[in-house]
Amino acid sequence: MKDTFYITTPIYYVNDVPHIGHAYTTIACDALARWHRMLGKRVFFLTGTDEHGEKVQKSAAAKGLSPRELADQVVTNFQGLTPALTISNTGFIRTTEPRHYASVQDLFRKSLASGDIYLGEYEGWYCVPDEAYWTATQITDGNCPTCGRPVEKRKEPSWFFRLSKYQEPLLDYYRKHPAFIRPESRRNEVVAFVEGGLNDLSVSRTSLSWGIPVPEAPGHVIYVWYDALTNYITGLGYPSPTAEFGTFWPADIHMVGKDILRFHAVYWPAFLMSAGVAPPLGVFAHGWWTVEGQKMSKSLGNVVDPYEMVRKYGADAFRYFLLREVSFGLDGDFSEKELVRRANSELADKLGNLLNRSLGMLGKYFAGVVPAPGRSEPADAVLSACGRECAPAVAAAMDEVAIHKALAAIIDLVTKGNEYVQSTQPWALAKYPGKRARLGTVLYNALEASRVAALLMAPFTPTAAQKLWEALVPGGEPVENARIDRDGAWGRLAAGATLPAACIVFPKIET
Ligand code: ME8
Repeated sequence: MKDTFYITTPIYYVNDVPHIGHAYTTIACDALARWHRMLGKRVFFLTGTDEHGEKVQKSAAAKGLSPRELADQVVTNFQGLTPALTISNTGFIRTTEPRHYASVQDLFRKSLASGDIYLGEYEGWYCVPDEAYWTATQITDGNCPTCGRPVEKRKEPSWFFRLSKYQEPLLDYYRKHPAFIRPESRRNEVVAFVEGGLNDLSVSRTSLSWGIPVPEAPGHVIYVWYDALTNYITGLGYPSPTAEFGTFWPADIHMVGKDILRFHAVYWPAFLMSAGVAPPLGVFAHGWWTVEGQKMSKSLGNVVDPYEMVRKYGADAFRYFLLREVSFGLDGDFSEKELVRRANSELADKLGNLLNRSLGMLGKYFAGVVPAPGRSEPADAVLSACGRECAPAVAAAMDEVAIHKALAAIIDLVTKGNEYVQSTQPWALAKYPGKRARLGTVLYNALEASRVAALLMAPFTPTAAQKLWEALVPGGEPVENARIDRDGAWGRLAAGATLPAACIVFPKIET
């Protein structure tokens, strides 16, 4: 097993405030980063902001600010997501930092030197909001094929990247790395796009000034996507031969929304190949959220503010809902009603309840001291088998970035835990002194199922998982320092430990 893991979010445009889409990508990456740490790997987790380009320049002008002033204001909203959503990123990059200028210019120079970047003239249809040029055949009725907004005809001298040369190398890379683009359906889309032929790509602009200058070419700034994609290596210290770059590159997962997959799976590996840098190992494209059945948009006034969700429901419930509600990779629909329903029925009534009722009975019947389990009966074997299979099931799911399946496996364990308590009826056993050993075994197993669930929930609902963990492993290491292979094994709950009588981690959300 590779002992390092490098995961990135897209860098977010500072022309607007964070919304559910930003929160979603960042939360998914955080769950993966935390998971891989708990496998014992060294993890680098990068996020940041995309601060150059026409979009930011225009937004700033509309507010009477310089682009840098706008970026300095808005960046704090994105940096604030880290504490608000309990994100464990190890780096934050702003594309306006000097280290990033050095990195982008270095990469650009390498492709100039290899002859893959040359001077020409660009004419095409430009979508300002997406910062993308399209050919006449790609646009539909004068509109951008991805966002549907009107495009404008533009002509300017430009440096070009010889993308056409990389058609075969890219197809070859996709063939040799079948997991490079996930999910599978998206991979097929990208392969078909590249098989359709690649045009050289305009990678500089003279029509705007808010960007990184093309080396030795006054008046040209580097195309914002070339600039933005390079953040993934700048964040590790490129081009300095830093330990981070040597250790963590190539990235394991660039997590992106489905709309920006092409930039990551086609352009980015080609830029890197041209400069003699290894391409990333994986790009995962997740789906999009609608809000109560409608496309999210400012004009509809239905933009979901992650800060507001955290204020209302807490970060854990919000994280849980986003990761549990949809098959990771597909589109989903956000509704607060569903969020509350899931948080109440799964986090409060299943996960929280299993621990609480078990702790309550432990306090009542054993003065809070965990009994040693005795002989196993068939009902115990069903629960312990589920408990034993849970960590491997979560591991398999996380391996294929099926985050929803990981959560389903954990909820399945606590559901079985509650059914176990229901069927073994410890309160009835407590009436007979002769059944004390059996009572002890039942409570041990119920608590052990909670312990395994608490451990496995740590990547997804970190704050709540820590509280559950503290109740079950008093005085132990924080759950984020636990190891899945060691602590995920069934039967590690310490007999003889004294546990609290209650632990309310998920109070019911009142509506
Ligand atoms: O694209 N549901 O930045 P960005 C889910 N700067 N995800 C959504 C969404 C929705 N309704 N709306 C948007 C950029 N997103 C570039 C990236 S990376 C080198 C440069 C996602 O702030 C979208 O898919 O416009 C994208 O992944 C992310 O939000 C950032 O969007």
